Amino acid sequence: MKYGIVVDSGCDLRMLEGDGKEFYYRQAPLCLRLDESEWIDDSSLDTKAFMQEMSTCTHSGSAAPSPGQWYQFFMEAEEIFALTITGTLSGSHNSAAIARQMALEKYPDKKIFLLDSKSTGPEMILLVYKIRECIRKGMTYEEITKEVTAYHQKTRLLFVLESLDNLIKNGRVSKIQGVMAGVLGIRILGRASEEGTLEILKKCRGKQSAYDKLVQQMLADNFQGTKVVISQCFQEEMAQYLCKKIRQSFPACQIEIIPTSGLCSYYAERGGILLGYDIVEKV
Ligand code: X90
Repeated sequence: MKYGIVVDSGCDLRMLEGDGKEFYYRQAPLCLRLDESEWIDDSSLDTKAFMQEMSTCTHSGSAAPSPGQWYQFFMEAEEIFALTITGTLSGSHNSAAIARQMALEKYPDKKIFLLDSKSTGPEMILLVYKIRECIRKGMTYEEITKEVTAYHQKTRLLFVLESLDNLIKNGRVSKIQGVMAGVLGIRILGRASEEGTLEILKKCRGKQSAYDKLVQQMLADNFQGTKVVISQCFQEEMAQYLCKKIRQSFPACQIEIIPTSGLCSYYAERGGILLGYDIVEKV
């Protein structure tokens, strides 16, 4: 196969239409640990069972894919477009960079474009869709890398979480930032910062307030109703609510709702929502 799109499981998309025919789509799984048990975050993961066990375990954590796992996927196509979860919070990007180096030393003519999404979940999905769109248009490797890099400047990620426990326990959010989270009825609205860290925007009280503020934030960012991907962790209800809210301003907006990957479920926790969108830059 000529083209390969390779992501890690920070990207919630388990399958991509076109895989095996137009390109290869591969997802390097992160590994999740609940006490003594290990859960590989691939399409066979039973998220419900995983979340069940998570609610009763005492120690847990996540681990990035190894360079070897990335390397193996880099070998399956000639020209690779690889995307990782934010390298600021995960070692996955570093693993992929090592694998890329190893692959290029062995096969100097190989092409591997590696992009740190500085984000996760649905923002990664938007980037995957852009790569596929470019492949379908018949663009060259160089043209695609340029287009995707430019598009990345215009993609954003917002989230609403009901708990920051796992993020705090694993040192991905500071205790100070996370203070108030976990208080009953408080929801945290935040975004992926430009540096690829978690930025908390507001602590909201009331069932809908955080989601209403999320949509306000999209509008403030100059969202124009083009494309939205929502990943939800057992939160279909609020995903639908967001969908309705967005369509009030943009009736024709293309919105897709999917379940969170294991990794995103672990960190976003039950009730969490991640929303990726693209904006039009203000001139
Ligand atoms: O390497 C590893 O073990 C993985 C560490 C990942 C840590 C962050 C995961 C965040 C998942 C939570 C809300 C969105 C945050 C966006 C931040 C850029 C989802």
